[in-house]
Amino acid sequence: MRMSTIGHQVKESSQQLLRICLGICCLTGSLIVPLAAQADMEPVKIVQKNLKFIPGTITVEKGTEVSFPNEDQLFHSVFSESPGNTFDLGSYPRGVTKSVKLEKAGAVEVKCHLHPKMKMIINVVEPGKIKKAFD
Ligand SMILES: [Cu+2]
Repeated sequence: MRMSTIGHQVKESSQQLLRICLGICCLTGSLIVPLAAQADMEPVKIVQKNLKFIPGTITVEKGTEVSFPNEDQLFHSVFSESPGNTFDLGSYPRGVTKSVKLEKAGAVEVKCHLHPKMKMIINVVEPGKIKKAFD
């Protein structure tokens, strides 16, 4: 009788330990997901629609690939003259996507040669600076 009581207590405390372990694993899992998602970064999309770049401003980490799908009925061009991140993807029609990798930190002003009012800003920051958004 006494032995079975001790056995019962051991079983109960090991179940409690298991519960604590599962709790820690779940907690760790939830922290790893956003980090893993960031490491395996998909290109960030900036859509050209209704004569606008959408979104108008965005913050990305240095080394991020940014893609510019044209979803408008007309041609658009995509270029930047910002120091460190100059590029010109040329002009292209609806359905075409071109992309660029941003290698230097700083503000990048993206414009369209065909529509001078089309502008947007990409803030390129050092790796690790965006994670604050998850905290
Ligand atoms: Cu345009």
